[in-house]
Amino acid sequence: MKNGVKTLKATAKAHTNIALIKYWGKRDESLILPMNSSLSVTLDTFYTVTTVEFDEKLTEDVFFLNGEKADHTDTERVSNYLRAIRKFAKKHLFAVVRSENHVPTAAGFASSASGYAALAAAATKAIGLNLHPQELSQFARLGSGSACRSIYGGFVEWQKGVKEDGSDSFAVPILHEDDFPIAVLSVMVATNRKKVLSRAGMKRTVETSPFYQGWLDTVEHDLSELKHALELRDFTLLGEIAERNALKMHATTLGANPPFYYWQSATMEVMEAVQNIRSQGIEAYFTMDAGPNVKVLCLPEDEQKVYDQLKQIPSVKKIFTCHPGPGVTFLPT
Ligand code: 2P0
Repeated sequence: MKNGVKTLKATAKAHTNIALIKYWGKRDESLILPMNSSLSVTLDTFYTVTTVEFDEKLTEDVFFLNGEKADHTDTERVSNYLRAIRKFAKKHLFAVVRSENHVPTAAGFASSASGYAALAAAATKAIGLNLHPQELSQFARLGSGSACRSIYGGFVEWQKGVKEDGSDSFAVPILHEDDFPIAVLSVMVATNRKKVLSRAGMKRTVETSPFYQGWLDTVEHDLSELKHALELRDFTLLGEIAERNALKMHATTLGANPPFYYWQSATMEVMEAVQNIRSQGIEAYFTMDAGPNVKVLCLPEDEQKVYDQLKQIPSVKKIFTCHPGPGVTFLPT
């Protein structure tokens, strides 16, 4: 209570995640329903903290990103998102949203996963909804697909669901962050080209790439194999499947019209270095998202050796070391 007025305010913290089995393609663009199920690991190093305060005195939503008033496009996306929450809660109130992104853009992680997971948690709590994590995951999905996986820590599956209304499309936890220690080195390479945003890239691939059907025909099998690797805590199997799945996702973009790709020459240098490290008997595997940076998976006992070798590549600008991290949490406001 503040001056006798009930405050509708909450703060949430959510971490980024990296997909080992990629989400690539939507079957419904407005509800953000994926064509395939995916599986990721939530990471400890990068996160977003978001405070949402609904206020009856406001006449529109206001969005501050890292302390500065956000531009029109970002504010509109957040405001559209809040509209869904207002509608569900049946409360016509606007909000001030303050987000602090502890995700260096340079790290090559999209901040939309941690951003929309934190926003979903803070906004639904602030407006008085007391949601089960599964419902929260569905709300996060409406902001950005990969955000639904960041509700949980550790290894997380986003089940694509089959229903048209999206009520069975949400994330489920598979393994707690302490249950399978791995390291993820985020290798940032020099970048100078404007990339095709993932949202536009996956749409173009679904609509035009003849290779997309091959993706759909095999991705669910990759997923079940990866879940088996997690059950066995078999890092070799996990790495092999994740690397294969990433290459397959990227291959679909080459068949699109117009074709596109996210790699740069430095991306391939890192991929080759990882294969070279492997040939020395050190287990390391790569995966890439919709950008040129490479995420290298290895065992924690090898992370320094892998780091030292990758750091020698001239086009590698910076390497961030991450480990499995927690799901969304609420902080005192
Ligand atoms: C993933 N990516 O599984 C895949 C792999 C990029 C490549 O999820 O349109 O920002 O907001 O649902 O979640 C990035 O896409 O896309 C992504 P939207 P999102 O992590």
